[in-house]
Amino acid sequence: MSKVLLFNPKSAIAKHRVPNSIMNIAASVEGKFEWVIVDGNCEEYPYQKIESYLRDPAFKYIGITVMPGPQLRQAVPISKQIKENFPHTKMIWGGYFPTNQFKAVLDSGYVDFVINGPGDHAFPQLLDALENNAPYELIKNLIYKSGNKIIKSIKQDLIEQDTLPALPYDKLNDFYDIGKKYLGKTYLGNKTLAYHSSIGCPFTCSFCAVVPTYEARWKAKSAQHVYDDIKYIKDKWGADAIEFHDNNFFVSEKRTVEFSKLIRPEKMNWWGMARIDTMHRFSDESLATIREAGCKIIFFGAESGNDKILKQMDKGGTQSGEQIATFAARLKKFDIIPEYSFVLGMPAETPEKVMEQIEFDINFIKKIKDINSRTEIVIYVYSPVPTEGSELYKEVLANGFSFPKNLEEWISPAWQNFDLRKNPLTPWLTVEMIDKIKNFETVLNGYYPTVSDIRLNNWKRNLIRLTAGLRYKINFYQKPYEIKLLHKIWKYRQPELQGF
Ligand code: B12
Ligand code: SF4
Repeated sequence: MSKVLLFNPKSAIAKHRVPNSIMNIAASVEGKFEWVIVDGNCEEYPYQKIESYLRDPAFKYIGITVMPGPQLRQAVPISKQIKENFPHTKMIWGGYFPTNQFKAVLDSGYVDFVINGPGDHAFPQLLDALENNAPYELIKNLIYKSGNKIIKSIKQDLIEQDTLPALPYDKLNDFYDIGKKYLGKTYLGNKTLAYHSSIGCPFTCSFCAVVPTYEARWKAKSAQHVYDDIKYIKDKWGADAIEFHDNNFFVSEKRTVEFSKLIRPEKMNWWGMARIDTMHRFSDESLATIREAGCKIIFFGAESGNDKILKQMDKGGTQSGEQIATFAARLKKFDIIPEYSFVLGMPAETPEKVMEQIEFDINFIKKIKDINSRTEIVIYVYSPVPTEGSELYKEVLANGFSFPKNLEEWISPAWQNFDLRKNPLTPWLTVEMIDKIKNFETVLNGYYPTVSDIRLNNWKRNLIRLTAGLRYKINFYQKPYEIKLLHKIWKYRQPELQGF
């Protein structure tokens, strides 16, 4: 029987998490194939580690999970090297990047198959077919090349999550010590566990990569299942806090409340991602129960206070600027910190309109801070991941945007850093606009330092607030070098760059 090597390319400089994507794939072949895992986050020289395994010719299948950004930067050269040195291996990529950019991936010539969305069934079925020289054409969620043609098999319905096998934590621990490598110190606790309790999302925001991958579907593990898994890790490795990495943890009020009641006695702090319109419908009683159960902070894609932009983003549901503000005030009563992320720099008919939109949202963010000063603000400059066929997609194409055509271009410095000042990847955004967003962000982060930076003590907070205060109050954001210097000296943490 052939063996499987699973690779999680490096995704962050520090604060590494349980590699949930590749762990799901490990679970799918557990007991069927012998597998090993290489985590680029924990290896200084991952290729050497991979090579040491591949010297055993029984290793025939390589599964790699790929997100855009740093993971791609490591995945590309390593995949190429593997294929050159071990041409007998079959290379299978899965995750958000290959699902959305399958053409560039398959055109590389070194990736044999892409798994389109969930791989829990597709991956073991593909391996079985390849192992037995059987046809794989009917396997769902598969993308591959036949000659020059790209073939996409049909998409599978989402799997009931409670039917999936348990993640092989004990085996992961044989490769990398879970307690030491993956349970990190955060604002929430000393040993924070990353857990993924549901897949997909029922909404269709036109800028979001989850939409083409999961097609507005959502399936969750039951509250009891989630609790049991967490309890196991708590008891075995001492986890004392949880980050839920679900795209949308709070879709079901019932499940959230059930889970809250189960987890409450464990006294763990936790965090998750949600939608404002969904949670605004939760009853006061539910919000109180969630907070008592340890939920300290919730991440919301507020995106914009401008209703026209919310519509352009197809934010769906009922979210509006007014609701975003009302909800920030409501959460204050429950002592839950709203972490609002905004996307600035959406395309518009004229450059003046783009700038107007940016200024509108800057003022809106300040209004939110006035309503609830504990609201954490995360600002992104819009970078397109539009859903094909959406109005937004047509608009960004019409504005001169296009994705790279091949993997080399994807990992070029311009795309990796998305350094828009020097590189007009989104042509409707001028240097002046980017500066405006970035400078405002610096002043805002100076005046309201994030609570998630646990190294920033009170005197540092006060000093930086003092430095930024006048600028913030009189709306003067240009060249905030003095704040940048303090951020640099204290290695200020930005959740948008370093993880939540
Ligand atoms: C955890 C996480 C991170 C962690 C990485 C932790 C780690 N393990 O290494 C951190 C915080 C570092 C991170 C960073 C980034 N992330 Co991130 N991240 C996630 C998150 C929240 C969870 C990933 C996860 O564990 N999923 C759980 C598994 C079970 O689901 P899954 O990945 O979909 O896996 C299934 C299938 O995709 C498939 N599959 C996946 N891999 C493989 C591999 C093989 C071989 C096969 C067969 C199948 C397969 O099968 C799996 C099981 O069904 C996702 C959103 C989400 N909820 O998925 C975003 C997400 C993947 N990240 C995203 C992005 C953009 C980034 C960043 C590039 C930018 C950013 N601003 O966030 C940065 C890059 C890093 C950096 N430092 O700049 C986007 C990707 C969008 C896109 N265009 O593709 C997502 C979707 C968030 C979003 N909604 O925008 N991220
Ligand atoms: S609600 Fe969030 S995860 Fe769901 S489609 Fe919109 S942005 Fe994506």
